[in-house]
Amino acid sequence: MKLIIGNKNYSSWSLRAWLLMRQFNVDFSQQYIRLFTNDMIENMTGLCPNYKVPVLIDNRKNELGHCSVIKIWDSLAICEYVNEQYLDGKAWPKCIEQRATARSICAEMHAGFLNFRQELPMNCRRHPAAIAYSPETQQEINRIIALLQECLQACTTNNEGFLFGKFSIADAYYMPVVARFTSYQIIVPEDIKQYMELMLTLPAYQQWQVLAEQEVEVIESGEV
Ligand SMILES: N[C@@H](CCC(=O)N[C@@H](CS)C(=O)NCC(=O)O)C(=O)O
Repeated sequence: MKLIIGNKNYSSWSLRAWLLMRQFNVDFSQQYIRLFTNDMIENMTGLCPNYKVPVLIDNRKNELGHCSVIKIWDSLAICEYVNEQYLDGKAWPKCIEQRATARSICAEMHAGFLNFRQELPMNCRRHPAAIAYSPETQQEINRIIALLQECLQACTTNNEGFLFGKFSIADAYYMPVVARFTSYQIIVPEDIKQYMELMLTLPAYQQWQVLAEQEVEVIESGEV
């Protein structure tokens, strides 16, 4: 399997799929497309159907032994596919109520929080510092804090400190939120602080962070 991803420093949607696969030790190779460059579209042609990353490409044999190339674009579709094909359903919580909530908070992230995402873009290399943001973003931050607390407080069994006890797609989905809360020094309650510490020290995320720091951006005419 090959995962096509964008710049590790900025591509929050790539991080979600990548982290899920790393956390569950799914074997895959990576192809890297630099976002925001003049040749981005050319490099995505033939690989990324909607000219966005991440995209997962899986070569599979059907029952007749014929090979087919399966292409999945969109981070949530990739997480669902990996969970179904490689993880035997382990990447969603076992309990139906928790699974329903986990799916809902991922869908909420996927479709919403536009002000938060625009005003506080993921930037893993950013030296942590607070910035000013709009009241709309503050409202979205309040909603994120409330939903994270609800998950953390509801979880009583198999509790390893993740949103639903054990690491799940929901944690992969909220990893970029943890990264943003850290880089923009968002003030959060104690239980979320603990959750953030757990997420930031995941070896897979630390590896992503190191790679993001090593990346050299090429923006139009020069290296940054
Ligand atoms: N809903 C999509 C969003 C994908 C997305 O917006 N990816 C960004 C990088 S994080 C991208 O490819 N941007 C390039 C562009 O929009 O031109 C997903 O979940 O995968």
